Amino acid sequence: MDMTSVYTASDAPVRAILAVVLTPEKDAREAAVSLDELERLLETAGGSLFCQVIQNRESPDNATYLGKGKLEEIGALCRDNGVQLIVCDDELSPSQIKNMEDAIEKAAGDDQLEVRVIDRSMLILDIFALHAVSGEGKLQVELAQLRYSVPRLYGQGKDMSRLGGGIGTRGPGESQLEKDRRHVHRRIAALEAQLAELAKSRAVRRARREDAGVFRMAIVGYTNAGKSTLLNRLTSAGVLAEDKLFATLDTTTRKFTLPSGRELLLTDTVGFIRRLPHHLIEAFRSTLEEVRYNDALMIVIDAADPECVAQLEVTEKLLYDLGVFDKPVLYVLNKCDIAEGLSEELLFRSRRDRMVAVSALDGRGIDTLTGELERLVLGGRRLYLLKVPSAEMGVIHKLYNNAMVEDIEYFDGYARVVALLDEKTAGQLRRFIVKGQDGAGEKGILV
Ligand SMILES: Nc1nc2c(ncn2[C@@H]2O[C@H](COP(=O)(O)OP(=O)(O)OP(=O)(O)O)[C@@H](O)[C@H]2O)c(=O)[nH]1
Ligand SMILES: [Mg+2]
Repeated sequence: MDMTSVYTASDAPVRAILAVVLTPEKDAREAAVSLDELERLLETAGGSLFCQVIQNRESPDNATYLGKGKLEEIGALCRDNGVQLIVCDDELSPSQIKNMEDAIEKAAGDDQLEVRVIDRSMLILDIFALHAVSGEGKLQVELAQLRYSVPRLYGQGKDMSRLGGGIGTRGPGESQLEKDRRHVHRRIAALEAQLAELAKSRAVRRARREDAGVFRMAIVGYTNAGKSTLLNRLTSAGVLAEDKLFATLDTTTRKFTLPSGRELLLTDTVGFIRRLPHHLIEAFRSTLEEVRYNDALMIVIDAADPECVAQLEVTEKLLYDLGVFDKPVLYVLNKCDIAEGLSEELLFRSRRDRMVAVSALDGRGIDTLTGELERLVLGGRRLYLLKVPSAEMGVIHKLYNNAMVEDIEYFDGYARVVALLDEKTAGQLRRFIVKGQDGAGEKGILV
């Protein structure tokens, strides 16, 4: 099976129909959102939407996913409008793909017509294949594609042998399939070995790293949220940022020097999406797990997308599944230049987590973000100005023990102390605090 050319780029965009079966169990809104996202994926892969087909059914057809009537309609649409690709939003079995292709071509009544049927996972794999740049990225994509194709090779074998009890299909055809399978398995093993080598040398590099003590932060989030643009804004990293899904597949790390002179390392990462094919997650696991070697996460949210809270939930779920969601998180609401008001849902969410509103494009909010980064690097400590009476010199002692005293001046009857306090200490010393670093509360959106 030629998995690398699910979609072959040519000059004219391939016209495609997107199809989904809407069963009573499915949430109609969620299905519509997913279908719109499929359209964005299609565009990113270089295709253009001809139309969407939504079929209401009790369940998808076992043999053909869509019903017979719908396939006939699609056949006519393909014939009359030069549509060459059908993308279904649910995962299809190999036999469903074959049966659908046959039914559509037959309904079109045109021998010359060639229609290709693929599913969401194949489309995402295809985009990854188009966007992979580094050697490792390419190996990971190939591994995901091959792993995806394995059950399909077996599937084809089964279907073939079922035809006529297998008579007439067992000869060379069958042994060719066996050869393909053996070849695929050999290639998978070779890819796994190469990737394991790469992961190992990365671990060695990590152990030897000279910047071992520097605070590290991973920029994560839904695809297209603006992660790369934000890294570029903060560090002039020159990372490719574009209005495409999965523009970034390779991680990039850049040093960022905060106004206080403290340094941190920011790493741009691959974006997430609803129903990311698990073969991709597996193949990219070692890259994704790199997030683990960071001290904190910056989750970038596209505040202009009405779906941003659902996207945030997908992101958090994936981080949790990868076992890396146990770190301090800084939530960044990006694209505030074009966000038209924040949804109730987002405002509600911001009551649980502190969020910083920014625009990576025009730079608004970046100073506040920088302030938050200072805070994080200091491990949640903040600067306070305290006035401590001479009679309470024990407090100064305590400050030297528990906090970082940045500056101290003695006056008649009191000392004026500038100190970095953690929350607990600040609570205990509340009566001496004259001023906190900023007036913002712990929760809510900082603008
Ligand atoms: N209006 C506006 N657009 C933005 C902002 N930040 C990013 N964008 C645009 O959003 C698109 C995606 O930005 P990227 O930085 O590539 O997004 P990403 O999160 O790195 O995406 P992937 O690498 O694909 O996961 C680009 O067209 C950016 O120009 C912003 O603050 N405001
Ligand atoms: Mg990016």
